[in-house]
Amino acid sequence: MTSAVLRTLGLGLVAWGSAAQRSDPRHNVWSHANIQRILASNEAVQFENGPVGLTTFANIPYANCLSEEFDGNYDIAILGAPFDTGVTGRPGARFGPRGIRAGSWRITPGEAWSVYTGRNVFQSWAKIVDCGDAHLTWLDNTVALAQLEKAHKVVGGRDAASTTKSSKPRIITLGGDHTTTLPALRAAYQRWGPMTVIHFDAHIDTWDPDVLGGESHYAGINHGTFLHIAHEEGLITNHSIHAGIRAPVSRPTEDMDNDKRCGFASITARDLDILGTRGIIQALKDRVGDAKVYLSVDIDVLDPAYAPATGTAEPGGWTTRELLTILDALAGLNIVGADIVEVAPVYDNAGETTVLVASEVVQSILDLMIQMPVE
Ligand SMILES: [Mn+2]
Repeated sequence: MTSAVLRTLGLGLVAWGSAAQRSDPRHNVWSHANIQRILASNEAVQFENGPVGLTTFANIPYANCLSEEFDGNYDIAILGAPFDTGVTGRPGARFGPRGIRAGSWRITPGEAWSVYTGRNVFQSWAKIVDCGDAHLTWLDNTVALAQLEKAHKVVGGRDAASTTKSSKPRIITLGGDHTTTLPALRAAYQRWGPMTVIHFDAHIDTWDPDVLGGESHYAGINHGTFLHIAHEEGLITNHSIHAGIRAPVSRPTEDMDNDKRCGFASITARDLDILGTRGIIQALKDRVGDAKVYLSVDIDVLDPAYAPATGTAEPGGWTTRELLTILDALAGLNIVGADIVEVAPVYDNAGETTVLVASEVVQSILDLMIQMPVE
């Protein structure tokens, strides 16, 4: 191959540099010495801040938190909940945890400095680990939800790493369909007591199990009834709030009356056009005050244009930027637990639109938790 051809290919410029450069192995890509330098050093294979190795959320360390042998600690745990047999629409959210992790591959702990806040959640007081997924049977919802509750209790029951900041670790769950919030609330209640829920969703999810799933007790526990059940079990307070609501309800007045009885106020999707993001943020903060908050983000709060990969998509939702602006402004709330649910990657597009958003939502939640340690 002639040097002219190499130049055409853009390869010759370095190799055919000055005599001084040719004598320095780092400048001569063809040199045997350069290859020997790479083979002689471990540096070439040591890269601890990037999308290499096994897939974890944002390339953070994996911790085998669910093992009896585990004796480590952490402040915030990522926990996958691969469960999607409580859905009324399209299935597929069992692949949500791995989808969200794949969507986060571009985030690296050393280079995640926010241009909005100047902060990097991975360079803070909090030790953040990815605990992998809970083991949940595919074949019995009742058993799977009990397994998930137990997993939450084990992961949440470890010691905090930064004991001056918080006594207990907090969990961000990667769903899973929205039913997975119920065992998370049951386990969190034992650690934190009753919680106020901020619920981003197109749907109210407080349907009476006798109405949605009335065929059997088993059918009544699903992704549209879990907030009703959480209310009945006394896990949540009576000043919770939905945000982004727009899906139709099944009865003229009874569903919304029951929703209020379960303790929820509602911000509709179109309220954003009147109130703006600032108005939405203020309404959320006014509603929950200084209560302990469980933050649940159903990805279907977004318009299907921004999050097509979900089971029960509803047109007319918020944009990615609007949601992230609202989430980031919730700093100062006492968030004790959180989740991002209903991500069903099989309906995503080639650009991975939905899983990219979902991983960004997790980033926002991490920042909220770090800004406000909870004793
Ligand atoms: Mn939901």
